[in-house]
Amino acid sequence: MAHAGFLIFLLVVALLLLDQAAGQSKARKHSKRRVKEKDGDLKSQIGKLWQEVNSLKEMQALQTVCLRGTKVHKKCYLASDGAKHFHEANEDCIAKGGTLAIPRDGDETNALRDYGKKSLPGASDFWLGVTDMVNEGKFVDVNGMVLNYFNWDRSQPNGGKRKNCVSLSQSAQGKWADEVCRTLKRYICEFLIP
Ligand SMILES: [Ca+2]
Repeated sequence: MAHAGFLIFLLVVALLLLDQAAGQSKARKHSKRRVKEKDGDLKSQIGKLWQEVNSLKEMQALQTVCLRGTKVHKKCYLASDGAKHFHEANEDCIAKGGTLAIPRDGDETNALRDYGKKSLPGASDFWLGVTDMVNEGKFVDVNGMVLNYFNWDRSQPNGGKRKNCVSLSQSAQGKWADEVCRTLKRYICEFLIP
């Protein structure tokens, strides 16, 4: 009988231990969920911080551009270091977060021409973000958007299918001419200030 009593005692102990273990695993599951929730919170906070860091970086990059170049109205202009074909110049401006300069009115033409004279001394002209590559004779900006302002020089454009890219002439006081896109020219990138 003493033996049986001992066995019952062992059984009770085992049951107690099992119960405790089950309780612990429940608690662990619960705390796992809490950890998961905390994880989610952290992830969304990190995501928000990351966005803020990126927009700060963009602002800083823009400030650097504006400081290195010039700020006029709601744009900053930055002159190129060297001369490139139109496509390479366009890609360089895009990589910097801007586009080739596109004067939208007389004031912008004057600002761009003055900055060009100062920053690209000796360059008789430079690329603008204007082309008729897609539809011959229909000049649009590099984003494919219709232009409301043109500043063609006399008897320009005159290149037909051979000339599909546009430059601003310093000697002609900011007037435009169509050019062969594979010509090496200096260029100015423009950046819109939000
Ligand atoms: Ca053309």
